[in-house]
Amino acid sequence: MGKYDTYFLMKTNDVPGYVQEKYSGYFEKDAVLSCQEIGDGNINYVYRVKDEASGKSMIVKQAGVETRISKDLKASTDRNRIESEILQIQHRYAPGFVPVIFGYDTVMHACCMEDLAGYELMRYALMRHETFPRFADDISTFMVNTLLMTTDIVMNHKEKKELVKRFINPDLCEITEDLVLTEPYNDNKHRNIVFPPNWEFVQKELYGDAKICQAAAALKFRFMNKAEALLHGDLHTGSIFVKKDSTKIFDPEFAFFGPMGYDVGNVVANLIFAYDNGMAYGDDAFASWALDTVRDTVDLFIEKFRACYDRNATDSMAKVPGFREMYLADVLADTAAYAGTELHRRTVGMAQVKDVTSITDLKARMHAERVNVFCGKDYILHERSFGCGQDFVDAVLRAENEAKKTEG
Ligand code: SR1
Ligand code: MG
Repeated sequence: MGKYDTYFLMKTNDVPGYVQEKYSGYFEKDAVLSCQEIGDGNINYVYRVKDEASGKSMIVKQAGVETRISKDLKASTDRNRIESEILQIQHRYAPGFVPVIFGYDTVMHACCMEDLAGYELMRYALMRHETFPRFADDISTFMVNTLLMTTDIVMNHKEKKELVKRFINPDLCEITEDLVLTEPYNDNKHRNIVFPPNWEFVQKELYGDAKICQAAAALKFRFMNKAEALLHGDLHTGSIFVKKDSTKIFDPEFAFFGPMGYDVGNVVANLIFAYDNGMAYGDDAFASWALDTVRDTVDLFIEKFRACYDRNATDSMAKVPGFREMYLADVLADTAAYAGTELHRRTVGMAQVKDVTSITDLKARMHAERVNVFCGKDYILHERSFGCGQDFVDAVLRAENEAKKTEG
């Protein structure tokens, strides 16, 4: 039995030997390989293996049996199989937008892929208030191509059902059902993290608001039962690598067939977290770029969705005049509603975002969180009122005013 023929959680110094054994030929046999753990997520271990002499490198991502964020949150190690297969499917629908997969190892639950050297995690770049002029165009293309093309509007229905079966992802979906679609509204597992100056505010506006709790309950069961499209499932700015002229999406381990607005809504909410940070530090130009990008992402998504629908719809009922717009209205309602749940869960739930938690001025952070809570409520309670990008931006501006009123 070889060292890597039985599963164990690798340490940094195990990984060079692993790639030399499993991917022989990628590096020279006698190459001196360095290895660094570069994972920033809550779940897996991510290593960059590099041969300094040739400059060649690759990424190894291994699943542990426990998530990194908490020993209580277990997730099947099969998630990395799902991730590597999804990346290959996404590569087919949206070439150039995801890293190339070299292979997946079913024993070590490790996936090897192209090293996106020269790219940076979008969340960190946004926290330095860097702007990305291509982002709205790129992410809207990625979402329309990977989402609409995997719906029953386009895909052969039996083929789609096979994929639904293959990508059933109960453990990772359960994490979302708990962390995103339950705990922000009742803290039933007592693991929410509420910023102390907002304690009473959160009690009143979330846990104590029957209307928002009912609406969130409906969104939980919509998420669990609307097997519409093959989602990325965790499309936040920590799942996106950027360069000025290019965008790469990775980390789709939460992928499954769900409501496509879940992905679009996650992008909207995470741009609002960037906006929060810009406002907190008085960088008005950056904050307006973030809101312009919310607007453009939604508007480009709508424009490309319509074009892609007209070009690719195969089902005869999908072509009934007027149905495309009915369908799109549902997608936009889901987008608003799930942008709302993402705004809430990153503000009060256990997995928060550095864009907001890094705001050092207490009043500015309190304000940012209140904007998120009010904006999220507006998105959820009026989900059918968001027909274009500007509608999404106007809700942020309304939330700004509402938050100021609570702050005296
Ligand atoms: C236990 S995982 C916590 C969060 O990190 C992931 O990126 C997902 O967003 C998940 O909800
Ligand atoms: Mg992740």
